[in-house]
Amino acid sequence: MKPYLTKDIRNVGIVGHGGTGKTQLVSSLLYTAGMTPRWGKVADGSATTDWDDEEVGRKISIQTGLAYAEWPATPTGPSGSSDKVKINFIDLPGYSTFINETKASLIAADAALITVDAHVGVQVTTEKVWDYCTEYDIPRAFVLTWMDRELSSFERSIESLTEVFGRNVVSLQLPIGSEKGFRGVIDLVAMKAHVYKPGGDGKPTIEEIPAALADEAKEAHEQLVEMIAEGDDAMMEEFFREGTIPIHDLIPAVRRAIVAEKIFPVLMTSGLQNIGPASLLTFLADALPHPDEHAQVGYKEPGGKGDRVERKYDDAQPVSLFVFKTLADPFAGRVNYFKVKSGVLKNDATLQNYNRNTPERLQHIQVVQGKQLTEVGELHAGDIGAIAKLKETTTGETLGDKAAPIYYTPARIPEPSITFAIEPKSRADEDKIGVAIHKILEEDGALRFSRDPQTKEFILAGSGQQHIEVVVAKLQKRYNVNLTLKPPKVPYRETIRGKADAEGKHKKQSGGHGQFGVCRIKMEPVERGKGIEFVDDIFGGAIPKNWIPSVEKGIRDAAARGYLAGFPVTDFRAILYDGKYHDVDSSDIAFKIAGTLAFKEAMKQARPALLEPIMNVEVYAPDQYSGDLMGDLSSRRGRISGSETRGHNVIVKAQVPLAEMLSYATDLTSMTQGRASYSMEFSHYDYVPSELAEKVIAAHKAAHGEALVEEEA
Ligand SMILES: Nc1nc2c(ncn2[C@@H]2O[C@H](COP(=O)(O)OP(=O)(O)OP(=O)(O)O)[C@@H](O)[C@H]2O)c(=O)[nH]1
Ligand SMILES: [Mg+2]
Repeated sequence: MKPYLTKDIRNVGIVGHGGTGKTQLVSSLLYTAGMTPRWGKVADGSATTDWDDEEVGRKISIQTGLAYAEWPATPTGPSGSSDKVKINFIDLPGYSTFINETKASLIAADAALITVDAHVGVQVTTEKVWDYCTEYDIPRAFVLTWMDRELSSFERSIESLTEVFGRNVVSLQLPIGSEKGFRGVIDLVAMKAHVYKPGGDGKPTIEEIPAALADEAKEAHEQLVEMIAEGDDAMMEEFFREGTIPIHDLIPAVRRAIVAEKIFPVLMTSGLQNIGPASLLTFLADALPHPDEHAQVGYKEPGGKGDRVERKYDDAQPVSLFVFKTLADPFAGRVNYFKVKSGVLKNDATLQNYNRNTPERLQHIQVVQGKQLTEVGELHAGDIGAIAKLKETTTGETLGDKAAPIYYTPARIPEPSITFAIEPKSRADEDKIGVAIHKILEEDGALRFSRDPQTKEFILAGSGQQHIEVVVAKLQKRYNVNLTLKPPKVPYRETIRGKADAEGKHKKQSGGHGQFGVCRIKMEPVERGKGIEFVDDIFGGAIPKNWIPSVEKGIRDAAARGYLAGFPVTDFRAILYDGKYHDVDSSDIAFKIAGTLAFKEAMKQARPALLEPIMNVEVYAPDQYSGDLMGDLSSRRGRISGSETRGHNVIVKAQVPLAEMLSYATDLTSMTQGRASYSMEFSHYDYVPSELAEKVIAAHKAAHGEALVEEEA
C-alpha cells in the first residue's frame, strides 16, 4: 500500500446503539471498495471487523475493530485529480456493557458516523455516543441503517433525530423506494439518483432523478443549500441569482459546515442488501475532516498534568504516537493499535515510551484489515496502524522522539459497576489464572481483578454480567483456565462517620528477641471518593522514620480487610502523631501490627458505616411505559432525576443503588416486552440505610464466618 499523507487520511469511528448494523455496514463498505474479496456478513461470522472468537460466537461486537478502504474523493479542484484517500474505520461496540471500549477507542477518530436503525430511531446509546463526540469535539454524521426493513421510515427517523439533536440535523439524501423496495438514494448535493442492485456489488448506476421525486428533491436541495450558505453572503447571493451553486463549490461548502459542526448530515443504507455503500464512501472521502483539522493537545506530564504542549498532525514535527487499544492475542502476543499524532513513523524506528521511560523498537509497523495485518514502510501524521510485540507498551501510553516528550491523555472510563467472584475448577486452573488474567487486563481497561483479602476469592469487576461472562469464556478458550462464575456481588465499602483517637501497642517478650512497637493515631472522615490519606505527624522521633511506613502499611492492610463485614474501609484520614519504640526489640513487623491494632481500636470509636455504589441509570422506552418505569425504579430505592419525551419515546433518568439493579436487564425486558433499553454507569458511593446495612452485614458474616474467624486468629 502506498503511504497516505495527512490530507488524504480520514479516521471515522463507527458508533451507535447495539445491533444497529455498524459492523455489517463496514463489511459492505470494504467489499464495495474492493478491499476484501468476499462480502463479510455478521450473520455467518465472516464480518471483517468482528473476528474475535467471542464476537463470532455471539454475533455482537465486543472490542475495537479496525479496517480501511481506499476510495477516490470527488474532484473539486482545477486539476480534476481524483487520487484515492484512505478511510480508516474504527468499528466500535454498541451494547452498553461494552461501551467503555467504545469510549476509549473513539478518541482516535477525527469524526464519527452514528448508525441509527431506521425502524426505531434514536435509542439510549445513540445519545450516549453523541455525548462522547461532544466530549472529544468531533464532527459527526448519521447513517440510517436497516432501510430495507419492514416498517422502516426515513421521515420518522429524521423526525426522531431532529427532535433529539436539533434542527442542524439535515439529510444529504432521499430514499428511492422504501422497505423491501428500497433501491437507492438521491444525492441532494449533486442532484443525481444512485440506483443499486439489491445484494449487488455496492456500486450504483448514476441516473437522473425520477420525475416522481423531482419536486421533493428540489425542495430538499434548496433547504440544504440555504443551511450551508448561511453566513456566507457571496454564496447566498449566487444561489438566489443562479438558483443553484455549482457542485465544485457546494461540496467544499458542505464539508466546511460539517467540519465546523454547523450541520449534522444524514445518509442511509441497507447493510444487508448492499444499497448505498458507494455513495456513503464518497461522502466520507469528500466531507470528513482531515486529521490536521482537529486540534490536539498533549501535556508535559502524564494524566493531563503539567503545561500544555501544542502538537500538530504534521510530518515536519517530531514523531509521536498514542496507543488507543491493546489486544492480547494468544498466538501473536500483544498487539497495539495506535494513531500517529505527529511526524512520520518509519518502520523499525526506536521510540521512547514516555510513560514507562523505556525505549521500544517498532519492528514491522502494520495496517489493519480486521484480523489481517499488513506490514508497511511508513505511516504519516494522522494515520492509524498496529504494532506487535512491544516489550511493555499498553493502552493509553505515548511513544515518540526521546528528545521531545509529550503525553496524550487517555479517555476517562467509569469505574466498574458489577462484581463477581470466580472460582477455579481445579488446582491447575488456580495456578494459571494469574498469568492469563493479566493478559486480558491489558486489553480491557474496564476490567478489574483482585483477591478478596477475607475470603481469598478471586474477584472480577466489570461493566455488566455479559462483560464478565465474555472474560470467563476468553480465559477458558484462550488460556484453558476453567472457572465457575458465582452470582454477582455488590462491591460494598466501609467508612467512618466520626472521629477517633486510639493506641495500638504490640509487645511480646518470649525469650530471645522481643517485639515492641506502640503508635497513637487519630482518625477522621474525608470527602467521599478520596480514599485513604495517611499523615505523618510525628515530632521528636517518637517513632524513628524507618518504621513510619510500617505503621502506614499496618493501617492500610487492616483497612483492606474491613471492619464491619470484611469490605474495604475507605474515605478516612489517619494521622500518626505519637508512639514509642525500643532500641533492640522494635521492628518493621512490630510496627505493622501496632498500626493494625490502632486502626481496629479507632474503628470502634469512629462510628463505622456501610457504603454502597449508586448508579446513574437511563432508560429509553415507548412513552406508554413511563409510569411503570418510574414506579419500578422508585421501588428499587431509586431517585428519579428527570424524564423527557422523545417523540413517542420517553427517557427516564434516575440514581439507583446497584444492589437493586442486579436483575434489571431481565425485569425490564418482561416489563416492556423487550421494547426498552437502558444504560447504567457508576456514579458514587453512599450510605446504606441502617436497617438494610444490618442485613448485609449479617448475611456477609454468615457466608464468610469461617474466613473472618480465621483472620482474627
Ligand atoms: N435487514 C438488515 N439487516 C441488517 C442491516 N444491518 C445489519 N443487519 C443485521 O443486524 C444484525 C446486527 O448487525 P451488526 O452489524 O452486528 O450490528 P452492530 O451495530 O455492529 O452491533 P454491535 O456492534 O454489537 O453493537 C446482523 O444480524 C446484521 O445482519 C440492514 O441494513 N438490513
Ligand atoms: Mg458491531
